[in-house]
Amino acid sequence: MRTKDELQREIGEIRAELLLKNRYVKVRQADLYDIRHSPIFKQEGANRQKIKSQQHECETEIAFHQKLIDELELKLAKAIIELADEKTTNNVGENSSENFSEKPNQNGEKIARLTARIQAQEETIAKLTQLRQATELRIIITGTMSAGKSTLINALIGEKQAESAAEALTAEIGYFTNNPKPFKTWITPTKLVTIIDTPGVNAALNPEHAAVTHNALSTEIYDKVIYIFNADKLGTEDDMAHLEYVAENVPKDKLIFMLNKVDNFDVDNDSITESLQKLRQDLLKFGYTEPQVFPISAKFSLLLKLPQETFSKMEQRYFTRCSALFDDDYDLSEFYPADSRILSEPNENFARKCGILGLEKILFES
Ligand SMILES: Nc1nc2c(ncn2[C@@H]2O[C@H](COP(=O)(O)OP(=O)(O)OP(=O)(O)O)[C@@H](O)[C@H]2O)c(=O)[nH]1
Ligand SMILES: [Mg+2]
Repeated sequence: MRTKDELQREIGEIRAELLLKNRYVKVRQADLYDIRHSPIFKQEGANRQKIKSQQHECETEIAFHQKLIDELELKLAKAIIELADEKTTNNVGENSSENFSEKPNQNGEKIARLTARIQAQEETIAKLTQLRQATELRIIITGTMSAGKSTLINALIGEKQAESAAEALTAEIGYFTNNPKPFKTWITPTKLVTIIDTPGVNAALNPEHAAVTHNALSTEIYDKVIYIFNADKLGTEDDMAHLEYVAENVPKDKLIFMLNKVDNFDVDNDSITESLQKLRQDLLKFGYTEPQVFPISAKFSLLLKLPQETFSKMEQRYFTRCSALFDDDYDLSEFYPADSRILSEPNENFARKCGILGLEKILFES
């Protein structure tokens, strides 16, 4: 068995190693961010291949160091337990509370210097984050398979950029920015906006998609996460499992929940208010005390921004049905913060009633 001094030295060394490794991971995450936002990343050709391989190298290094960090943390826990055992065995009766002190100072000047350096770097990172947040808005969209994530992104952008279909699934992370080409929006964002599409989580059909999405939620830099529920399929096991992951890994104040496809509700028998209440109740179980949940029809929101002459037959039929629905039956604006703007375009009234204008206000005006 090792002596108390040996154990304390080891604990100090592991802590120093952990600080450095964590720092390194943060630096490489920042590199990854730069790589993904490099203009070359969007171009075709040899340079893109090069930057893609840099991205891969960066991701591999982050994953490798993350594994080392896990191992070090385990080693640290074991050493701390051993130190506690050592004390119980050898110091019975002694008033030795000092023996347990794990202040960094005790592990020598080196640790103190390292800690000071890390603190200075943390402060720089905090300042940079503030600067970034003043000029940039990053939004991740997540949810289960076919909830309408890609459709909502297209509705926000005003163009069919994100791949969306009943069958073909989003399998990779997708990035959409309003620079250089602006989005077509009802409310003009004042910041540079990046919207990040993620694969839908479905345990049975595509277990690997959850890993891609989890990785994005834990490594991407973001200000908001929109979690989309599918009104056609509420309360599924996939949603429960994904909500659990999100509750544990995403800061709660960054979350906005959307109930999509409300246009599929049965006007005579379904109640949007009741569905929203039920969802809020469910979210309480995941630790959200005052969850924001907003209803929307992403597909109608998208079509409102597209020229009607480009509609397919099915889209034209859907548009006609939804126009009647939002004319007579539904006005989703009552579920959004009040908005007193004066309407000028005919479709703006529909945009208000189907949720997209309210969502843009929440995202782009704050
Ligand atoms: N009725 C209706 N259908 C919608 C709405 N939003 C999306 N859809 C349809 O739902 C299907 C799935 O939409 P996607 O946007 O591809 O869904 P997703 O969440 O991106 O799907 P994955 O990437 O595969 O997980 C498509 O057929 C869409 O047209 C909506 O508001 N109302
Ligand atoms: Mg998709």
